[in-house]
Amino acid sequence: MSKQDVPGVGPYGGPAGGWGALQAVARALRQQMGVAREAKMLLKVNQPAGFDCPGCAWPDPRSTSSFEFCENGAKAVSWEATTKRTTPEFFARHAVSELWNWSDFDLEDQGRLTHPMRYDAATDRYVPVSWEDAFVRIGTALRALQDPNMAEFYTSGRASNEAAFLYQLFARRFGTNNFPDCSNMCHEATSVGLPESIGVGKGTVTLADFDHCDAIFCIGHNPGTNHPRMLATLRAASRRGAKIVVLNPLRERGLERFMSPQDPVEMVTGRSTAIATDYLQLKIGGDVAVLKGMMKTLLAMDRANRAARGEGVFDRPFIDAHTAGFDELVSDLDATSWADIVGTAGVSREEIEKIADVYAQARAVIVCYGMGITQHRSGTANVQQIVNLQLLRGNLGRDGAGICPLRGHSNVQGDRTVGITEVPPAPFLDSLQRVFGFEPPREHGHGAIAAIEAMRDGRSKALICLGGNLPVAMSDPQVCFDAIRKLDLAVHIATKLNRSHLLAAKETLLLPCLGRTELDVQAGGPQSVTVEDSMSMVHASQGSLTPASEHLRSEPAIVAGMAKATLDDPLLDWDGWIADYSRIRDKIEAVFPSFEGYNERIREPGGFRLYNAASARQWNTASGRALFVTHKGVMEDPRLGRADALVLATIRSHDQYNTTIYALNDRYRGITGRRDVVFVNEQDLEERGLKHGDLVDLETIEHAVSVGGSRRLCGLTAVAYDIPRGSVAAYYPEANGLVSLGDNDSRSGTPSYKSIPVLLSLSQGDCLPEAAVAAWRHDDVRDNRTGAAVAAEDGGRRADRSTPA
Ligand SMILES: Nc1nc2c(c(=O)[nH]1)N[C@H]1C(S)=C(S)[C@@H](COP(=O)(O)OP(=O)(O)OC[C@H]3O[C@@H](n4cnc5c(=O)[nH]c(N)nc54)[C@H](O)[C@@H]3O)O[C@H]1N2
Ligand SMILES: Nc1nc2c(c(=O)[nH]1)N[C@H]1C(S)=C(S)[C@@H](COP(=O)(O)OP(=O)(O)OC[C@H]3O[C@@H](n4cnc5c(=O)[nH]c(N)nc54)[C@H](O)[C@@H]3O)O[C@H]1N2
Ligand SMILES: [Mo]
Repeated sequence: MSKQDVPGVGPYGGPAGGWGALQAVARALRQQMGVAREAKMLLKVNQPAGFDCPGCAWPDPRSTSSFEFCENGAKAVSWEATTKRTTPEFFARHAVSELWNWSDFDLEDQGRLTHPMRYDAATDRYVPVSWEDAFVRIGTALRALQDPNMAEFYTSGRASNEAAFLYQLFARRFGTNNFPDCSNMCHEATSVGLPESIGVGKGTVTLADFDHCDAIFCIGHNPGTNHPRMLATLRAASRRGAKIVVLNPLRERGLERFMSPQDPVEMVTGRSTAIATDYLQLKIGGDVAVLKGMMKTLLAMDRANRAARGEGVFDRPFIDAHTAGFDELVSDLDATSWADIVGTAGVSREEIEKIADVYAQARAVIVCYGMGITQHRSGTANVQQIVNLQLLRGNLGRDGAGICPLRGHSNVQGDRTVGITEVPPAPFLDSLQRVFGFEPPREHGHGAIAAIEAMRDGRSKALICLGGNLPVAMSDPQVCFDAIRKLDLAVHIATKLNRSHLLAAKETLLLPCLGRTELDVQAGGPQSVTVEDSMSMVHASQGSLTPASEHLRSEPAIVAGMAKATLDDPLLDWDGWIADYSRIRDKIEAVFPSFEGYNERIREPGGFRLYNAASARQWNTASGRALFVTHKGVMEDPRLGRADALVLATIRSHDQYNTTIYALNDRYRGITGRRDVVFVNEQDLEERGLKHGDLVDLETIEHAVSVGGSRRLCGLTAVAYDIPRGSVAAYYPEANGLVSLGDNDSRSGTPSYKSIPVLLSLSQGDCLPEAAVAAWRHDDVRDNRTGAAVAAEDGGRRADRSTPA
């Protein structure tokens, strides 16, 4: 098949942003909402008295006077503010087993949940339940557990600080530290790696630092899609001459060129701003090698410069005064060969030396990174190599320099700050005890993987989900599905229907909540909540839309309802807290000293920044110094010894928010109306006797650790793509069936979603396991044909799916 003939696969020539982005916004709004609602809502996004965009965790400029346009923010907002509704009548019409065969897209596309519902096994349907009855059932089931540690309290990172704080209080008063959360699948490598290296588990920069840096390194993140407001920051940096270096196996358009919809000249003249000054398409998993190559180059430069009686390239005063472990790092750099570096990196020594030179020339450097760094077996080590690089030139804790992990969900960082963690530090538990007068559990609880294993093995019998879509987002979805079906209690607090809700436990409840965009009126009047962005800024968020249904309750109110029905502790004033959320904030402040003056400080536009010790060059590490943590060699995945092996990274399309699929397009990668593709280097295809457009299967090399049978994903269409040899990419969550629960970073447990060793071959046909089918099928694939087969037959109609009327 020639390149043009594969349905839904084509080139994309334009920049990121531009008119295409404006059109996409208009389309998202038109599909989901009425015109009046749109205008009111869009003017409130990220405004001082408005609501925090649920799209991503990138911060806003302090004085948000102009509307910051963002295509994917608009999609996230319109997805929540939709006028579509999933009502009791809908549930009466459709049995849960029928809904199971719907696509993830179709489930969420039914719109906002309107009533609390309970699963009725006799009719295999969700039926309405009163809030009071729902809470009684939850309380009864939780109290019936033999041990509080048999309950799992999952959090997805959209929950506000107020909701998350009450949630952890509820669970800890109940008696467990089992807090699996989306962070376990996301930036856990950051939360483990950074504290060991620099004493804080968060990024060290502020937005202002981007105005003062000379170079920005963007490693393994895709801002054009996942944090689009960052493009405005990168554009400004590029325009004032800062160097922007990208390490990414894929040429992501937003990192190459951006046409700002806020710039009339660019929009009218069709000009765009170049973003990356250097773009290294390294192999998947080649980051440690490139970082070591850079450090090795700096070391050579430093030695040469000192031999010539210069001061060297490294920041010696900083290294001497602030760090430990420098000598070990140097020995490792000397011991690591260029042959190993270049082999694993997949880019040349010259390319690495060139960006090392950019690094050395820059007075202040920021390194940004995302899932391309954390979701590997070496995730924690990857993060720590970034720190090592930054420490060498003192690029931490000073103007224009630092580390910037791009967090995922809009409040995932805040949820951690206020206590959503399975490994709570002792001082925090001491504070809880002091403020609330009970002895919180001290033993560590379950993160996401441990929680699934406990449910799988029958050691946990209850799961409460404050948002999210855990079994679909998680590795080994089939294991997760089976695990949840065995429970005594499954509770989902959600805005929209998703596959998690279709896994019936003995008692299953679906509790609809208010979203960020909606007015939250409690006994004490309209309430606002607070969130923390990627740069530790805490600010208020207040919705203004009429709620999707009069039966919705706020997340804090639902948590309080469950807590009251479960616990018997007169000292906990659930009703008082819900009447006025500022009282919840008073309690947060009482537990966490860094929130001093909480209620006053969130009144300032832009909010306030939580103290970050590393930003002030105070190192809360074991040694009191910032630590060079040495990991020997280039850390290539030993499973890649097989010559025919490829490494698969699972990635996000431009039209999805994690497991929420907005539409089946991935505009910047040239994909329209489908997601059943795998991006492969053309030579890798040829070598296997395959070509562009062939129907192929992916099979993992390491076979199932926790489920029987081989892990295959069948019927993908191979797309010849600009990706390094040996690397392939496919969409998340469809490819999650290929990731075993056991395949994760041993330090942090972050699943290795970005480095799955696979074999690629011509498709053998029908072998989709339930887990893959479930997430895979889209409306037009429901008749059991593979997506690719359907696409081949009627590419036109599929392409149209992106713009239904
Ligand atoms: N619109 C939208 N916004 C989102 C989300 C969404 O799904 N949709 N999700 C939110 C969440 S929870 C998160 S965590 C963030 C995720 O945001 P990102 O961190 O951008 O996540 P991904 O798209 O998974 O992957 C990022 C990039 O890593 C690259 N990559 C893959 N493997 C490697 C590697 O080995 N090395 C390097 N250097 N790069 C590699 C991929 O090519 C891709 O460009 O976005 C948040 N924002
Ligand atoms: N293969 C692979 N797997 C991955 C990843 C990957 O890159 N590759 N990325 C991982 C990452 S980074 C993450 S963060 C996880 C995401 O895992 P989760 O956070 O569990 O998943 P989401 O898809 O974000 O959750 C979507 C659901 O959240 C609910 N929701 C939306 N808004 C609200 C709200 O305001 N309140 C409540 N209560 N519910 C709401 C809706 O019902 C929606 O269906 O997935 C991980 N899984
Ligand atoms: Mo994430």
